[in-house]
Amino acid sequence: MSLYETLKHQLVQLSDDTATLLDDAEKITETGDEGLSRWKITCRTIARQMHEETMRVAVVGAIKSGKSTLVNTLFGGDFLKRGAGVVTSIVTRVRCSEKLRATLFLKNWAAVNEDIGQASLLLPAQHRADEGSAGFDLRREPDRRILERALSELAADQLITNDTRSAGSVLLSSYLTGFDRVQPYIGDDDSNAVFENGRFSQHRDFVGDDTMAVYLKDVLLEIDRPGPGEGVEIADCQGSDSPNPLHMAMIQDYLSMAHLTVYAISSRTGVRQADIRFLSMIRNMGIMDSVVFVVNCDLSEHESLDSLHESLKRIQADLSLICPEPEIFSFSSLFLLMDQIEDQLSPRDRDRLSHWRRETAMVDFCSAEWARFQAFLDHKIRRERSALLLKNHLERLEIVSSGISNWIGFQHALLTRDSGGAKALADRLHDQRGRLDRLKLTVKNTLDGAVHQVKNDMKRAVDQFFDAHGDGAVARLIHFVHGYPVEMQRYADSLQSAGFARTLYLVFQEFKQVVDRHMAESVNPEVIRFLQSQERYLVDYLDDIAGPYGSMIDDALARYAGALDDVKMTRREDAPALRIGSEMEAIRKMAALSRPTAAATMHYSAQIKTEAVMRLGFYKLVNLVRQAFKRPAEKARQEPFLAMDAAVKRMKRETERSILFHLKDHKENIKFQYLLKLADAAAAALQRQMLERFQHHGADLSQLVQRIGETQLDKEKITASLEQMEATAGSVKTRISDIKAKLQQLSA
Ligand SMILES: Nc1nc2c(ncn2[C@@H]2O[C@H](COP(=O)(O)OP(=O)(O)OP(=O)(O)O)[C@@H](O)[C@H]2O)c(=O)[nH]1
Ligand SMILES: [Mg+2]
Repeated sequence: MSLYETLKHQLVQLSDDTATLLDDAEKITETGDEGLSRWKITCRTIARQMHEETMRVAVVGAIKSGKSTLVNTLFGGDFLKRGAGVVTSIVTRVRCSEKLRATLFLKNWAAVNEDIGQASLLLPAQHRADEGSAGFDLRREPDRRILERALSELAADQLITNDTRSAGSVLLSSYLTGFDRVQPYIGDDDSNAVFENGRFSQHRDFVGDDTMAVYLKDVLLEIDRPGPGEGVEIADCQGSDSPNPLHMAMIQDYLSMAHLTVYAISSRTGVRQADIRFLSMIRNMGIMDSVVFVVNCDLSEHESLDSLHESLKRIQADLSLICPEPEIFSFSSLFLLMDQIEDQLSPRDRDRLSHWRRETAMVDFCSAEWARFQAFLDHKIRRERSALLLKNHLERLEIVSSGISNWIGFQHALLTRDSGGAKALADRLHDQRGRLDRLKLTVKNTLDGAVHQVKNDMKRAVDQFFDAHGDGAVARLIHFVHGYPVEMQRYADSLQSAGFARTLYLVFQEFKQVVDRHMAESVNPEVIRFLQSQERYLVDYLDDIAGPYGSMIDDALARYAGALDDVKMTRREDAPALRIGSEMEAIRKMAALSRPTAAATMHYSAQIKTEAVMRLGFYKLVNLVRQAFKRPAEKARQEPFLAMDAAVKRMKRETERSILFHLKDHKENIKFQYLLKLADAAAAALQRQMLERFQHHGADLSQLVQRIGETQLDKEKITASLEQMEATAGSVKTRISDIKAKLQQLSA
């Protein structure tokens, strides 16, 4: 077990023990105490959050750059299918666990039909599955027939020529082909298929077959090996350079949550156009700082270590153009993987391995680089966690534990008095409590005011960001749509051979593909960066406001304690500031909020009335042809171009309308369903922290004071229980400082 895991388990145990201690305390008060139950919730939450906390590492890169091989190498076995296709883009998350298990998360029927609706924008208007899509349902035999016919006509018309349209039609035919086999797994609600232990490898039949994999949302593999450690998730983001912009959006969603991104490049191909595009997108998302590169060295490709170094130098130079000081690790994942699983290799691979092993210079280089990469990853993971996760929880637990000690002290002090003394003390405390309550109210009002202000600021920022008339991303997008050039002459042949309607369809396909791509590559990263900046703004604002109150509360509490001169109080000199910065992920989770997805930004096309675009083209044509009879021949030849021009204008208008309509909706969602709710949740979290702090010294003792006057109170029994609690609390404290010391070791 790594030090992190040991500390994590200790911390979880510690919060459980503290919660039990609080149970004992509650038994003493008999009537219950709001503060005690608040602390108990804190302890339980800490234990739960520790269990759920995940550090995410995204592995991305162009097709066949060795992503899956790299992930396999990290887990020391052939778990992920290597060399899958690109029709589907699945993010495969891999984690360590006690059991070997693959969970495939499947789309529900509504999602499948929606997907088909989107892709069938690629079909000529008369075959589209989305028009009146309330109708289309893959589960119905006649609907499948229609789709089948449309696809075969599309093929016959040879309209499937370039990548984009063929990707769309391959997607559609995959859905059709896979239907029978996948049907039993899919339902009206989201469902999943689990392959455990001996059946684990069967999951590959599913993910390795495009006709079934299209039905997948994503995949989680749990591996019974130590791998990179507990609570670390490595995601193989397959399809990063897929021609389908929706795939790009899915990967952006994972990237925006990842703590580290590993970009894989094959030494065989070096840095390619697709890499540059993808990396620019990463840069636009504002997350280049968390990217490192792995160059997967193809040992058969390079004659010697020198020639490998030549390639690496070139790669480094290419990368520096886009990332100023790229952190690069170069090794052969495949070699390292084969080396780890030698006994499972086929004779051919074993040959390959022994051949590679003879290249000692390259092997030594790769091994050293691999060791360097592992050390880097390990360090990154440890630092991230000790700083953010453990430290935070430990601080809160420390507040609770010293609070409990004080609580015990108060109880003791009261029990030693007679009813007159207790009453006098209660009166004194009453005055002090008044002051505490006033401070509590002030902090609350300040927080309320801050939240109000921050919400207004965020509303304004969102409106500005989505303003179609300003100079932001949306305005640029609209400008892009306007300015999209359609070179009519390029379509002259097509107008002749395929006719007007089909040519218009072709123009529309190309146009839509370019707009989608622009959305994915330029708009999405900006939206993601904007959301992150708003989150940061929220955190900084609240932390700045609340921070100083931390010590103010502590001072007030010290005065309160002064009223009980004979009580031993723990006053922390280094009381941590009130803040929520490092807790945002937990806060989001607790409030069941998730960032609006990049995929959702792209859904504008659901609004496009393609039929309207096409029909206009058609009527226009009929009209113009009629008129053409009355015109000179030269002019008549121009007519289809004029009609096309009109149709293109209409197409742009229609697209612009749908983009604006969709983004307006999206904007309101971001505002009201996410950011403003997040502000409330963050403020509530801060409020909770503050109340925990007040409780720290200022427990409500009125109940006990009252009971002291009652003759039947068994003082001796209570004192005995308190003494027992004191001992336990003391050991909790020792354990906390113990963990604290080790934590410093971890983050060093
Ligand atoms: N020689 C050599 N081949 C490698 C290395 N890493 C991967 N390969 C091979 O390259 C091919 C692609 O590797 P994958 O790991 O499937 O690549 P990927 O990036 O996951 O591919 P996609 O998921 O299809 O995008 C496979 O046939 C691997 O065996 C390497 O370090 N050296
Ligand atoms: Mg792969």
